[in-house]
Amino acid sequence: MLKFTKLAFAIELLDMAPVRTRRSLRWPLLLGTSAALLTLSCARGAAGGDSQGVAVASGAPLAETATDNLFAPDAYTIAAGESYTLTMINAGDAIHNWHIVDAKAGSGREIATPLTAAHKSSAVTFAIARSGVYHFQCDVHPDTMKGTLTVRGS
Ligand SMILES: [Cu+2]
Repeated sequence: MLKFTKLAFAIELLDMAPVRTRRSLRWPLLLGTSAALLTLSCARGAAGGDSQGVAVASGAPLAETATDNLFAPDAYTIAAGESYTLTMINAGDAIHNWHIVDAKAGSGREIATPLTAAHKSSAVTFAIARSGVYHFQCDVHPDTMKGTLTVRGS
């Protein structure tokens, strides 16, 4: 109740302040917000600089969201030789899949989810023995839906 009264009083003060003062009050607020946004984008830039993206603990699930036409996230880091299951949720209206283009499973088959209809999900379980940077894509939209899978050695 006391807080409410204080707030109401503060608003009243603001209302009573001349327009000039109110405007000058807003600028520092705006500047503060921009500074915060800048800091955020710098932090993101640093984290994504080498596009190692989401670090996935050994054996933990990878969650991929496909929209029309983007992957989020578009970068993961996993460990060599460990088995992972990636589940792709198709949150878009188009058909999408998730396919590692420069690695194959031990059996020689492609590491890919099937083509997945809108609002369905699919999964693929895989392990990559050799460390390196691999690339994945949606085979339907390879120009825009792509990302990197960094495989770290032990
Ligand atoms: Cu796609």
